[in-house]
Amino acid sequence: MKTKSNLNFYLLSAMFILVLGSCTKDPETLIETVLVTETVTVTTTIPTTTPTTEKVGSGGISFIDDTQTWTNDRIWIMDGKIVVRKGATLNIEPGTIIKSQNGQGVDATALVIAPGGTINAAGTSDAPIIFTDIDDNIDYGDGIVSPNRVPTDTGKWGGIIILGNAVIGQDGGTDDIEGIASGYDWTTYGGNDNTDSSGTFTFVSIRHSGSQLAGGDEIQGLTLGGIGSGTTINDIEVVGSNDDGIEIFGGSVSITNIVIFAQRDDALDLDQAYRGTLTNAVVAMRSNSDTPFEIDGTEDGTGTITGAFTINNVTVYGDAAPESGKNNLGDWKKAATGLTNNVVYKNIDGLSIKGIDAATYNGQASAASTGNLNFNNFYFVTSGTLADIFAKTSVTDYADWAEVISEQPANTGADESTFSWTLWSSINN
Ligand SMILES: [Ca+2]
Ligand SMILES: [Ca+2]
Ligand SMILES: [Ca+2]
Ligand SMILES: [Ca+2]
Repeated sequence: MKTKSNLNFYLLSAMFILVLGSCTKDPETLIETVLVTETVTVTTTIPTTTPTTEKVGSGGISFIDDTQTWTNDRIWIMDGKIVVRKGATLNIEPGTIIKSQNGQGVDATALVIAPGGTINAAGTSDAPIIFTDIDDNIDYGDGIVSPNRVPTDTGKWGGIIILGNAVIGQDGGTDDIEGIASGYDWTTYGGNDNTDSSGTFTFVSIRHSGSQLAGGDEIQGLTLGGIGSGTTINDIEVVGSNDDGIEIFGGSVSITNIVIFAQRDDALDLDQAYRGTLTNAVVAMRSNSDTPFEIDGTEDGTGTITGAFTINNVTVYGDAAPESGKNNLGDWKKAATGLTNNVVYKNIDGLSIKGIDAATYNGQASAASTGNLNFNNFYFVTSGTLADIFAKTSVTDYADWAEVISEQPANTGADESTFSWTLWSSINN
């Protein structure tokens, strides 16, 4: 018999003081204050017989301050914010199923790896780790497909947030992650360590996330803030996010093999001068998905903290019947700098690019360079025209790097053979 103890901070009197901007800078900014008024230490004893389920947290905020392992012999149920703090380690065995309670607002469930905390969630293609919601009936033995959930089920729980100490493009070099309490050492991310490691996160399928957290913010399936290149994040699937699939706020971690399926907002959302590389991704949009790419540059007002992203090898599938104004083909926004390379778009008749920042746009290139927004090898499989696809942008030299084509050329876009382990692959292939 082994015991574990963790500190549970209950929000016995969670007070949201919503101060409607007295600040002149941005009158719509909501400043949120959460008062943590009581500390409770809870010791749980793991029974000698294997339980069917095991609960972690009791709503509010629970801290993991030691080393814990979530095993693949029971279903783990997260309830509230589960925060792995600095110095602590959460191990998750391959194949483990984790379900989240469906509390809303301050009680919304999310897994947070704080800066200096470590996650070791090394799934495999044969035994991926699944994060889903409490009303998903999936169990060991079901494989990758839920018996009751559909990919367009969204907003059933919060999501996963991993924070680190790498450089972010923000005033002062640090920021508070949106959607949870501000001003704590476990909510503030960004620093100087671009090789920082938050651990390993591989072969993970994250489903039906995006309920509103405290403050009215929805978070993505996977949110990365200031994650360093020492972190291993590969083979990630996000299904049915009510917000973005993956949103990355600065940092330098690179990710290979990504599926974003049926997200409501954007599939890959980059902010704060992210300087890593995303390689090999499938984006399969639903009728109300916004874009496959929503990319912003630095938010550092002095302009001194910069970085350039690279995105390589993506296949984007539009929905068969997108809603008006949805399924835009990408939005490269304010101060975005980096390279988007080798993208194939399918099923996109009538759709167009939402925007390309004229200030940073720098035409065709084969490598990313700081300060420049470049593109290379875009293939639109459509009966439409480049002029229509680029009509909402000021770009005129698009033919240097984009073409309309009737069939996908060989060796373009994503290598979909790497995704056989995903729910998307099971449903669509
Ligand atoms: Ca977002
Ligand atoms: Ca968007
Ligand atoms: Ca977004
Ligand atoms: Ca964003």
